[in-house]
Amino acid sequence: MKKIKETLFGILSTRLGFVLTLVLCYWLKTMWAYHTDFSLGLENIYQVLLSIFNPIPLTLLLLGLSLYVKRTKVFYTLAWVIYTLLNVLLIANAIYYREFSDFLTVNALLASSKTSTGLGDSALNLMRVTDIIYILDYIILIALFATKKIHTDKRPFNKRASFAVTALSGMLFSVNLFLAEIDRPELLTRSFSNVYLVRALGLPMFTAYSGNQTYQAQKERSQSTAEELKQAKAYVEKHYAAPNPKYYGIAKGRNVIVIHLESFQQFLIDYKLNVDGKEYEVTPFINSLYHSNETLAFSNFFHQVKAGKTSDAETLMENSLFGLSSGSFMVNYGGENTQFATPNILAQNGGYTSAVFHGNVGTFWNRNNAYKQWGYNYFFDSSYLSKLTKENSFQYGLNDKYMFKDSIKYLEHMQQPFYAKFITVSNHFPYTSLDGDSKEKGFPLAKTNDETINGYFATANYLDSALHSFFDYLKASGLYDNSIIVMYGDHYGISNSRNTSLAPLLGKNSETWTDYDNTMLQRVPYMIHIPGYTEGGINETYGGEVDALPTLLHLLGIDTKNYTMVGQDLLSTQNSQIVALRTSGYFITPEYTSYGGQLYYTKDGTEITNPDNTTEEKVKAIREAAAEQLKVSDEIQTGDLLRFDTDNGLKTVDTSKINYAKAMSQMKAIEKKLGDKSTSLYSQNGNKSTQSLFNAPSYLQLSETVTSSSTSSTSESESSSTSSE
Ligand code: GP9
Ligand code: MN
Repeated sequence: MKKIKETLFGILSTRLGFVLTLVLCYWLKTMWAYHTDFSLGLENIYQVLLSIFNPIPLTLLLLGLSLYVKRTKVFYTLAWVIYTLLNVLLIANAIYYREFSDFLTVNALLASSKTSTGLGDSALNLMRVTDIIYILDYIILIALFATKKIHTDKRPFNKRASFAVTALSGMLFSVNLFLAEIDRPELLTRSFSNVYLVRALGLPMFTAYSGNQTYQAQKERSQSTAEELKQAKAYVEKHYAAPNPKYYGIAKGRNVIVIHLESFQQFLIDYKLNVDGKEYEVTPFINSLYHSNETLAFSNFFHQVKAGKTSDAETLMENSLFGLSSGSFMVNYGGENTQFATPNILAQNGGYTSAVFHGNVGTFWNRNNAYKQWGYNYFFDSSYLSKLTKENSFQYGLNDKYMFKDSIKYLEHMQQPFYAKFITVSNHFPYTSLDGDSKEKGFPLAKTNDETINGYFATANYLDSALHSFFDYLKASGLYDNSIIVMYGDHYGISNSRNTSLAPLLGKNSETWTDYDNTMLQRVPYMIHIPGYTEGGINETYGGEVDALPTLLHLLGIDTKNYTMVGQDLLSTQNSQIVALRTSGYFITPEYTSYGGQLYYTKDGTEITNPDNTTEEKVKAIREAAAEQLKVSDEIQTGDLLRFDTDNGLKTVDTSKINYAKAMSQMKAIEKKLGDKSTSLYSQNGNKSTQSLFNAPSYLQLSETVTSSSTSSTSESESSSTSSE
């Protein structure tokens, strides 16, 4: 025992031994933090191993730097300083996480003077007795030095050996990056959420990454001027599509309920899946809405997202501005930029209260910050809903039926009119969300050789029946009659790399599948259901997610003339019907479809290989118009130009007044304060809950049509690898 002690103290009394001990201590404390303070949502053994490994490379690299120093005092001081900085970072994150369930970004650090992000006095309240663990090593090491059990090493560390330590840590770091990329492709370009980054790369690396993001955003922001906004506004003014009097204001004053249909493509509408000679209607309820004359439905509506996927769709739908050409706008700019988004606009035009309901953690896509900037009063993430179990959830959170059911108890306390967005998740890649739920077996899997495609229909069917339950509740509670329900598919569910396997299910040949076919599959539903309205129908106007907001606002009787939006009202007669996909050179109009270098007739997909002069000119003009729309949007978004937009009649959001904690008591306090004037459903219902009106779905049985057709739906083509799901 004594021997071991002596050896240990001997090691600690060398410079390298000291540095390695610090690395070890930091690693131990990180593991402690990972398990007690942070919830990393580790899903498999690979991610567990990665999280065990990830604190080491950068810690070794940083602490290893001190080994280059010759002078004893300077060496020890530097090692202690670096070590302390790393510790401050760890402890600050642990404490911050207890309050915000998120990691400290450099953005949040810089903004900590603002009450919305700073912890202020509450930091002390967040401390726990066990936090002593975070400084235990200091106590022990200092005691050992003071009692001369260990001593400082006066011998400078060999230069070459120092270099070897640096090289080794650099190599370990590359291994870490490589393993992280395997676990989650495109992690660094798409970022997803802070949790994903920390669990793959560790805290120090996450902070460096976040610092770089802030730096890049700040750089562009600081170079932009009010003059640029003027130019952007000139574009917006020129492209303004005036409201169509036939539709203007037809939904004025109603509640707006938005349902984000995860990964839902237009081809699912009216689709019947053929399995072993039987046909199964995938989304009977959504189909009925699509065909209802109470619905304004669009059949040529395209998603316009890129790497930010869901977050891009949200950005487009609620700002009428595009996401970024790389990464996610909500992640990179969400907490900082000035935005005039739907919740804010509706609050100031009709006194709307706003909320988002979503079964995943609030930090995903930086929603917890971006939503404040957009003016959302409440954000009900998974922490407000049923506890996640194997049965009711999967990697992206709580399944839709539970999410809708759980949201009622909050929705009924919202003051009306309200703007409430429900972001579904169950129909998300890899389409296995129902695997843990024994009650949800039933809808058949498709029989291609691509598992992803096979599961897609069953989860879409589940979403359909979840939506049906929710509509039943809306009707039973009476909310239905004074609301409109907006539904949209956020982006493709089956990526282009899988489309050849999907082709046979769509009655197409995988051999002759083209990029035109890929482009046509980027259609997603866009429907505005207006109970009591009878002049709806299927509208064939070509448009995209960027056009949704002006369309909606005009239906609500809010003119968008003064707002800086790059989309156009789809119901306006002045709409130009040019749909720009997020990549320049990719666009669709009723006449032409361009996919990078290829040009097609939209009608039938014939490729135009030798365009005549008139065609060439027409296409050139479209190409330029699409590119200009993207360019103006990018300038607004990356330059944070809306901070100069002071004469649009709207006030900016004061984010310090928004707090997503304890929403129920906030809502109840408002009800109490308003007394008789409270317009929440709960108040109107004589202070009684309407939760019991949400029935467990009784129509889980399939809507099955046996047909004579016996074509097997097995795809002959090869299964493709994952791309950007
Ligand atoms: C996560 C969910 C999925 O909370 O919205 O986002 P996606 O992967 O579709 O971008
Ligand atoms: Mn999505």
